[in-house]
Amino acid sequence: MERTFLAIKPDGVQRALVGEIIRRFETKGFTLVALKFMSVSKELAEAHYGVHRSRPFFAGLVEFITSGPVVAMVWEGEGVIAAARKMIGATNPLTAEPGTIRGDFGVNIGRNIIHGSDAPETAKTEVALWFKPEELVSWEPQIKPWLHE
Ligand code: IDP
Ligand code: MG
Repeated sequence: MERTFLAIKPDGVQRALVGEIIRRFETKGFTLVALKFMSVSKELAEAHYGVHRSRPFFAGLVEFITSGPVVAMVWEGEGVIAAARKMIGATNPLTAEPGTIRGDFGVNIGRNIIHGSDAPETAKTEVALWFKPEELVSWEPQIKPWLHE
């Protein structure tokens, strides 16, 4: 079953959006597999955003993501990687569609509330970077027959 890595960034935590964000994925019908409330080390932040190392915003991004607690999560479900990206919305909250998390709650690209893996390969890498295998919980939601035919 497909899994994705999501993280509520320090701005999402500070703005008291943790419950609202988790609610959206939970009520959509995806399955929570792992969750931790944590501080992010500089090493983890740099590894996570390694692909952006040469971009002008990299230093500020690492500083921001390490500036306060984040909620790191793994969610599971058919098509969850692409669907979560859709629910999160475009990178710039100002142009993100209403109805998406960024579109509903943000105004600035440097404060876009939540991260979501962008493809199956990055999802695998990011889940392994943020979680130990024993932190991932496999379970069968009893609601499943009401979500899938
Ligand atoms: P994504 O989060 O929608 O996948 P990416 O292009 O992968 O967007 O960028 C990673 C993160 O870097 C963004 O979520 C945002 O926090 C930050 N970022 C991207 N572009 C800019 C920018 O132009 N200025 C400031 N921060 C940026
Ligand atoms: Mg990205």
